[in-house]
Formats: sequence, C-alpha cells, structure tokens
Amino acid sequence: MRPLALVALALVGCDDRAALREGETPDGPTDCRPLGERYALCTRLRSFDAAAAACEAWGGTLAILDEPGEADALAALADDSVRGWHWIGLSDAEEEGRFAWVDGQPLTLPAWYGDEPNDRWGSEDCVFMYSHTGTWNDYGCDRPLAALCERPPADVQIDQ
Ligand SMILES: [Ca+2]
Ligand SMILES: [Ca+2]
Repeated sequence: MRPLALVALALVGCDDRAALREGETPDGPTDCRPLGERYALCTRLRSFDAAAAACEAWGGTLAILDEPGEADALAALADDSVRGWHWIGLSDAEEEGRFAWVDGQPLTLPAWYGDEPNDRWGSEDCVFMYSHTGTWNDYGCDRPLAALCERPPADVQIDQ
C-alpha cells in the first residue's frame, strides 16, 4: 500500500504547485506591479508566451492597445524608472504579416517605430513597445523581455 500512498501524496503536491507557483501571490507574480489603474509592469525577463502567462496569473492579458491614444497614454505612465522594451499582446505568429491581439482582435491602430515591423531574420513574430515613446517593434518571441499587462479597472462594472 505504501507506493500508492506516495503516489497520492505526489498528486496532492502537484495540485498545490499548479494553484500557486513559486514567485506568485494571490495577486499574481511578485514582479508585476501596478502602472496606473489598468496596467501592470512585470519586470522579470520572460519569453512572449511566459509573459502572457504571467499577465494571466495577474488577472489580465498582455496589454491590448486598441483604443485611440492608448499606446501614448501607456507610454506616459511609464516614467523613467520603467523605460525599456516591454512585450505587449500583439503578434503575427498565427499568420505571417497579419498582426492580431492576444484576444483575437485584428490590429486597427498601429503605432510601429520607423520601418517596423521588419520580420528581421524572418523570425520576428511578437511585438514589444519602446515604453519611452509608445512605438512598437516586432521581435523574436523567445527573447527575454519585461512585459506590460492590462485588465479592467477594479471599480468598472461590465454590463451583462
Ligand atoms: Ca487596451
Ligand atoms: Ca523588428
């Protein structure tokens, strides 16, 4: 019977780890801190997919900049201490050249920097924002960057 008991204990242990991973709190990963009312900056360097998971653990998504002026407004929130290259929730991983937000919306308000997106080396499918300007660049999805997350403000009631 002992081997079975050990298996049961191991399964319980796995469930606990799945519920709350190391470095996370009930409010999300410990490196994610609020940036204004709707956003968070997660400073640990992660791949695009890992950053998306961190934003989900925080209760949101990677930032979806789908409102007029939103990229500029988010850049304005990012003071000097926050400047950098930060993943946002945009990629063309599903279909090359057709960028879409992580919630499935097509890109309607592009804010590309210079000649971006350039798909450099033919392998840039994920998008980061230069947080001092609010402009964007496509980049390798596996590159480790900080991330900007977004969720509805806590006091906003969503109509059913
Ligand atoms: Ca948004
Ligand atoms: Ca690029």
